[in-house]
Amino acid sequence: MNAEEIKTGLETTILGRAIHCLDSVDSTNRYARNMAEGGAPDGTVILAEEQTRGRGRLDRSWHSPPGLGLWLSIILRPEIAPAAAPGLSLVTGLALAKTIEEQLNIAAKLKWPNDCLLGGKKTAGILIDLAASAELVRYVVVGVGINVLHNPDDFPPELQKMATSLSQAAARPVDRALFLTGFLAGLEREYFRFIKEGLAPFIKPYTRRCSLIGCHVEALVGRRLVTGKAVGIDPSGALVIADGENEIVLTAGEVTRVRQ
Ligand code: BT5
Repeated sequence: MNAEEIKTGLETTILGRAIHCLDSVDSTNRYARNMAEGGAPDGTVILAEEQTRGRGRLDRSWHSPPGLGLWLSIILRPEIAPAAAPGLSLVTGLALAKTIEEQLNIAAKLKWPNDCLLGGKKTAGILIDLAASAELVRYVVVGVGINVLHNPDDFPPELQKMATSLSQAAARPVDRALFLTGFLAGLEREYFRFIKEGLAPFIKPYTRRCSLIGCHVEALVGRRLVTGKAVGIDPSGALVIADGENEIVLTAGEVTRVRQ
């Protein structure tokens, strides 16, 4: 993929207007943070064919082999409070799910807070890096890793049961540039709405697509294991778990579905 090819199909005002396509990089999020510190404009996209040290949350690794995925980071400079920034993970997930449904005609689920699932398997993950002062966001790097062209054996053995790609789920090859331009256009629409109206309009559609709602789940809160039924997403984007009479509001963490 190259910047010219992508820009030709791009129908956005800010997202991807500056786009840097790299052959190989350790992590597009790390690269984007450096660029943001250097003054890169709002909406700058860094896209890599391969990441040698792709990252997930809590410094977990993200498998990013050459030529098979969309490994990208977007620099945003929203005028929002730092506490509102994690909402961008939900907004981005929703834009991704809608793009998958529109372009591939398959139902996408979102596993709170940052996974996109097809047929119960992880197809994409989102990683938000925030730089902020006490009151204002300086910039946010929205990292998105989307498995696009993988066959099952392109994943390492430990991921084969739990991961899938757009092509695998759609049972046809998916054009990466076309998918990317559609996703950036969709994300920009949602992003502008988020800036204007906050997270409120996103709660219902997110809840509808959230794979955890109504299920019995386990969650690690610090070192404490919490179990209960996931009952909703609150107005701040947190996951609400009901355990008998208690409600636990989870703002971050790892949640596992135990049963339906
Ligand atoms: C995530 O973390 O899901 C966020 C992944 C974000 C990756 C993008 S790629 C562009 C940008 N630059 C970066 O360096 N990162 C971002 P988390 O929820 O912590 O999930 C990580 C876990 O997902 C790993 O521990 C594996 O179990 C699994 N995993 C790793 N690679 C995968 C892949 N390609 N597909 C599906 N699952 C994967």
